Amino acid sequence: TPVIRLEDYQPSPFVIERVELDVRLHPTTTRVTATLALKPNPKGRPDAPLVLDGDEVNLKGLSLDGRAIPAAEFEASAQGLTIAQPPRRPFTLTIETEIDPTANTQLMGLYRSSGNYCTQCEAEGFRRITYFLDRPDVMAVYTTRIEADRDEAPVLLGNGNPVEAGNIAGTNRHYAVWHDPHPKPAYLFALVGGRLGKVGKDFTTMSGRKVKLAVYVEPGKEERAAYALDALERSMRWDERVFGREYDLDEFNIVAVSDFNMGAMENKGLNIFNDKYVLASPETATDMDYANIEAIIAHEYFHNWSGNRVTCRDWFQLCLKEGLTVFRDQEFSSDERSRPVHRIAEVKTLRARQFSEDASPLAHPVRPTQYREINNFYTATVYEKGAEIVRMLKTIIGEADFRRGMDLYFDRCDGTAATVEDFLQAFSEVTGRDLSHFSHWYAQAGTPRVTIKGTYDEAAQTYRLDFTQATPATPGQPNKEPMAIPVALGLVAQDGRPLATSSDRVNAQGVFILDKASDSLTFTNVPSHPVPSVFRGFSAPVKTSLDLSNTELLVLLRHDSDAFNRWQAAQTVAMRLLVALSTGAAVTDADITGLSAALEMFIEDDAMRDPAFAALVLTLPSEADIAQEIAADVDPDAIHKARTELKRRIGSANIGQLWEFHQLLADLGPYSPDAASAGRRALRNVALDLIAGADKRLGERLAREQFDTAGNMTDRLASLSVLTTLPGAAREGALTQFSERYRDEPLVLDKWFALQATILEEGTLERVKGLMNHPAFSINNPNRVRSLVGSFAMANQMQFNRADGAGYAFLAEIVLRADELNPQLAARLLTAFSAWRMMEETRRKHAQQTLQAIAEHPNLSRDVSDIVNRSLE
Ligand code: DPP
Ligand code: ZN
Repeated sequence: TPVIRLEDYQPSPFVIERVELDVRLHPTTTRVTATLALKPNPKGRPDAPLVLDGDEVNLKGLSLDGRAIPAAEFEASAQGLTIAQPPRRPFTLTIETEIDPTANTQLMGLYRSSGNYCTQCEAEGFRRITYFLDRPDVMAVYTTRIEADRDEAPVLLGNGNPVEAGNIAGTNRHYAVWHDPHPKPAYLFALVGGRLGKVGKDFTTMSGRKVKLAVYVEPGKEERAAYALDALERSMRWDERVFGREYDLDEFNIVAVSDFNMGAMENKGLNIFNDKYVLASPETATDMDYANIEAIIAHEYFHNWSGNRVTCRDWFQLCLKEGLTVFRDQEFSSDERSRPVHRIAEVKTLRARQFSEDASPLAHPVRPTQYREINNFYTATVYEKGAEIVRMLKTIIGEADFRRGMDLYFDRCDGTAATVEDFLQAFSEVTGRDLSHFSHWYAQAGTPRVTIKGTYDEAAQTYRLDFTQATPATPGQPNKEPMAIPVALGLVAQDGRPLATSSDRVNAQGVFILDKASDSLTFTNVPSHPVPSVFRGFSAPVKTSLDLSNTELLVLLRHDSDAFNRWQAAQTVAMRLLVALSTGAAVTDADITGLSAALEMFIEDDAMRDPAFAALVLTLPSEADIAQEIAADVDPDAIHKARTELKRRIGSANIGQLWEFHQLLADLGPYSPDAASAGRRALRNVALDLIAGADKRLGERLAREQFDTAGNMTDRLASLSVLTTLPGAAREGALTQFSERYRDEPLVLDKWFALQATILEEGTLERVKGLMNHPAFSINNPNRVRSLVGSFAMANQMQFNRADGAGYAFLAEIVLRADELNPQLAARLLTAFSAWRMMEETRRKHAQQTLQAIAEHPNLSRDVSDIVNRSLE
């Protein structure tokens, strides 16, 4: 398959100004008539042929300005349509195609989910509906007429505003016409037809425009859409208040579907969601589900400006909309919830998903320069690291200039397909700064490592920090330039008092910019040997090596004014112990007692003041985090043993207090998903988990009680999760009860699949294989596959990486099966292998052989072949 390169970008030789679509829905033979108003692009090559993209569409008719085109004058295949000599003036092309939505198991283009018709067009799905210039810089005004059987699809939705609807006399068919006045690329097209229930409300925008908001779900589940609707309203208000951005259509519709490759899709005025990120009730959704729904509703809504009004010139610019929109949804969640707690959650995700990607053969820049399959670039790097870049930009230029730059960007680029350069240009202009060095963040892959050494001069009362930075080689990028790294920092006295210090290298916000390979800064008037607190709030996506003792770090845990670094300090001490225990290095009893005593003090003094924060402090780094830190010759069994042991020690040392939390924090009133209530449940359930790690019988008893009496899914699932760590009849009984209770709730059974797939025991692979035959499991449904197979491969490092290679062989089998149905899903599963090179030799060999066998398999999709080949490079 060909490599697509950023440097080869050429404007399209033709533009499409208007699209009229007539879609006659039918389960197996849907007819699409597309009438395209085309004209030559003055910026394009003047003599170029017209080449329209297509993918599995059947051409049924083709005419130009109303006249059928003779067969000799065009060439059509399932993959494209070429007219060698198109007119060099405006003209109308009418294309009739036939497609089969029922046979569409890829879930790209028009397909059916639970009988309903829906679409997914990002990145290149529109070409599966009709032949088109399917590239984001071709923006057109769409009018869509949708026709269907009244019984089969009483609800018909399109982009934009409703224009007209009615019955077709003498038939059981009806139709609706939608018009979207905002020019958009084809990837933002959507339509829906089906039997759907609805909740809605009216919204008045900041300028007084009335908008109808609605969320459509499976009939009977309307109550479960209330939280999503509320989150939408809050998102709209927030974007007005914080970014000055207003909604621009008469309606905003969200539709939840059960079969969806991604989380959700920001189609103009008609967002389509994975139902997992819409449906919630206290009985079926956890606190985490509620938080995710809020974040993803916000994310897709915010795309209306960052993505839709200003879209991407080409797919290399994906981070322009995704990184920016993730940043915006993170800020929204931080404002709606607890900022420090949310920041810690963001960083945990970034490290688990993006740092691991950056350290793997799949590492790529936030703005890649080449791809074979764009679907494989919807990655943590583009999204999460992309968001960190925007956050650093804000840290460097300050809040006021950031907002001025955003305003300029939105206003200037409105209605256009923009680039990363356009984005940075807006900030350069409002600040007068040269951001060319900063832009390395978009171009250079790999996680920089910053090494910091502190020196105190008592006589001079100065404290010097020496910094060096280095970014490791990544595929295609052997040598790296130094990056522009914002370091938010401060000094804390050994007794915990903050030190009012100064250095001319640190700005008023406490930020130092490290933009050379090495640099130092000196604080003056430092009365005693301080403890430095660096990268406060995780001010840059880097790894840090800092020569602080555990004792000094524990001063930060206790006293730092920066909550993120308090958490980080505890994590760093725990990680040091876990790495040492995992690799057989010396660990003294005093080392372990040092941490558990500090945590004991933290529990007594601080935990109840902010339970959500305490829950994070009391959670040890995951087994995968520890593997990342060790990074070479990883032995997952040793890591598991080490973590279990440290958890036991911390639990035992604090068991009385933890038990008290567990009693004290029980939910008394009715369930509320707000952050404070969720935080109390989080601490209570972390306490339960630590108790069970230290005293199995007590843990099992408390977990069983909680399982029986829980008034919400958060507590029920947490207790079941603790029970699954304890082999025996209690566990199996609870698992059975749970599956019977939620027999008709696929999204709840997903949690049940995932819990069992993550059991850290040898029998898990057999259990997962058995569950593949469970009536609720289906290889066609991405949520089911991700819950069972994805959780096993991505969240059970110990059992997926079995020394006998059986975990790898299993995943390979499922990837190949899934690839025949849904290549995107298969390719995503396959990325579980990305850490293979850091495993110890036996596992490494098994993984390599398995990957080679996949690579040699005939008829791989482009998606899977791209991932497997890059993984082996
Ligand atoms: N654009 C979707 C999102 O919101 C994914 N394709 O991330
Ligand atoms: Zn997005």
